[in-house]
Amino acid sequence: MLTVWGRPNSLNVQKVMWVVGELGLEHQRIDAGGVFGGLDTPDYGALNPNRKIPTIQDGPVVVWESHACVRYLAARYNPGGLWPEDLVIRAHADMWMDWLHTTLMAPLGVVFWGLIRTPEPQRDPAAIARAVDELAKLWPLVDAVLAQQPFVACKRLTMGDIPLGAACHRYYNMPIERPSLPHVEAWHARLQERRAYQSHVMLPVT
Ligand SMILES: N[C@@H](CCC(=O)N[C@@H](CS)C(=O)NCC(=O)O)C(=O)O
Repeated sequence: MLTVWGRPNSLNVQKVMWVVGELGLEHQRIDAGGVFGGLDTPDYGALNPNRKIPTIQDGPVVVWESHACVRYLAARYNPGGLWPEDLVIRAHADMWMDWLHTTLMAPLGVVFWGLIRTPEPQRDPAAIARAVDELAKLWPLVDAVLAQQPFVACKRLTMGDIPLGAACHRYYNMPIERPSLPHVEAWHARLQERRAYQSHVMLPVT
């Protein structure tokens, strides 16, 4: 059986659990990280020497790094679906997954940690404002691709939507100003209709 280690309010765990839910995979999830701890044990280190969440184990296969987990589950259990067989569609899905980690996550992390995880007296309002401005310049790139097609890589949901879709819930559930992004909003509304997104991503942003 598939085992997922990670707490439900972790964005990186949410990506994996959304895929697990989309595909209806039999699984167990073990709370780890944050208030649950457990990442510094020898057993966890043997599974994931990077000592972060998520980690997945599928029979003899252990994978960590959330996007590697998403890619593995999509390729193993949903080829032609979340895992696009078409080379170009897969490249575009990969592109948006990588872009989230390399580009969008830095300012999103500054806003999330600054506003949600830091007590008000210790916040750095200037850094938060700069990150909010940066996000207002980055999300329009997603809006532009979604003006052309209903999902980020093609006309249907693929693994490319998973990390960005999870991040989108966070972006729209923090007390910040956002530009008008009609195509992102329509895509977000489509994602919110999906049961797996409701169960694993639409959680309080804490
Ligand atoms: N690049 C890694 C980042 C993993 C990561 O930083 N996970 C965070 C939670 S989102 C973590 O393990 N934090 C320590 C903790 O929760 O105790 C991935 O995508 O999986």
